[in-house]
Amino acid sequence: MITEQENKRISKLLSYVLRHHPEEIGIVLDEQGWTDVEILLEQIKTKQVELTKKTLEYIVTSNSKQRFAFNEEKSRIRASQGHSVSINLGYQPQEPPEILYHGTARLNLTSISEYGLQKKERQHVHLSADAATAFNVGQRHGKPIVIKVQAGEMYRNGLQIFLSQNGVWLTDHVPPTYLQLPD
Ligand code: HQG
Repeated sequence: MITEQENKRISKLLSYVLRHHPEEIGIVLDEQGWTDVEILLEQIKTKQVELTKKTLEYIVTSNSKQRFAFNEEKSRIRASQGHSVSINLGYQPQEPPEILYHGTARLNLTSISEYGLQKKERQHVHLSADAATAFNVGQRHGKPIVIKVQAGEMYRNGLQIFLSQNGVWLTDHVPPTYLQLPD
């Protein structure tokens, strides 16, 4: 259908437009981050990408992190998390596991110990259910470290935590008191 390389290239482009810059291909996201599939298929041609709906469906289902989701009718598509554009994903707050993990670069440690985990450019702080995933996320930023987050304690103290459709835990801010930082 499409090569692995082509799949990856288009997934990256989809992440970019559905999370950060929809205007790059002239599409619009609604307030929950959804966009019309037919219009997307038309507009993505501006990036020299010829996509059929079938191929798009394949890209969505084969995505290693399940980054994208269709609505039930498969007429609309969105990124399940990771946005920098302001949208309301509509996930309900829920009780997290006692411990969640955040991967980052060692050079961020001092600042994190002072300010806690901040969402920076994105709409949420991203937390993982397992340390291995967090380690991989950390590797994207430099020499990786994994921070343990006392998510159960946060929840009991009334801080809201959400679970995205693709299994990433999202929250607004993690104050330093809930962090177990490595040495
Ligand atoms: C750091 C990927 C200094 C934070 C992954 C991170 C994820 C601080 C960086 C998703 C800080 C932001 C998101 C503070 C936070 N001082 N640095 N006080 N607070 N930081 O990319 O979590 O593959 O916005 O540690 O799987 O790395 O794209 O967030 O290093 O789920 O689907 O500021 O991206 O998913 O970086 O990654 P990011 P992230 P995809």
